[in-house]
Amino acid sequence: GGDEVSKAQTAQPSAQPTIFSKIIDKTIPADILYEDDQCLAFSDVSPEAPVHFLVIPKKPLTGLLGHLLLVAKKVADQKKLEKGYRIVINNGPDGAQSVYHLHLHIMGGRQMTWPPG
Ligand code: DGP
Repeated sequence: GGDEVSKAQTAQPSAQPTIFSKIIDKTIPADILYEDDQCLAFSDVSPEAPVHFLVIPKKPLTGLLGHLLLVAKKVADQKKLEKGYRIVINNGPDGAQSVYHLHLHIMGGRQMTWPPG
């Protein structure tokens, strides 16, 4: 929501580890839905839909985006989103990105509207 937008206005890309590094190395807890050697899927801490999870890479790898999309579908099926879902990548300040570690948002369980805010 609005809080993410205010975070996105001050968040900066940097070489420093993000909060997601701590989720990957399990130093902070998350509701992990799927994990393999290349990626991790976990519930968003501030959900904007009845189902809202993130799929993130552990490291950049060739063909990774395709893999993340396949994992998004796998977990969406697991979450029974048979009526559909939305996949979003927020990019940069105007895109409302607040965590500078590539992540797909997968949101479903309600009717999405267009255009997004
Ligand atoms: P954005 O960079 O705006 O695409 O969104 C980052 C998302 O990450 C936002 O929806 C909230 C989520 N998030 C931030 N910190 C944590 C955390 O510590 N745990 C979990 N599970 N999600 C987080």
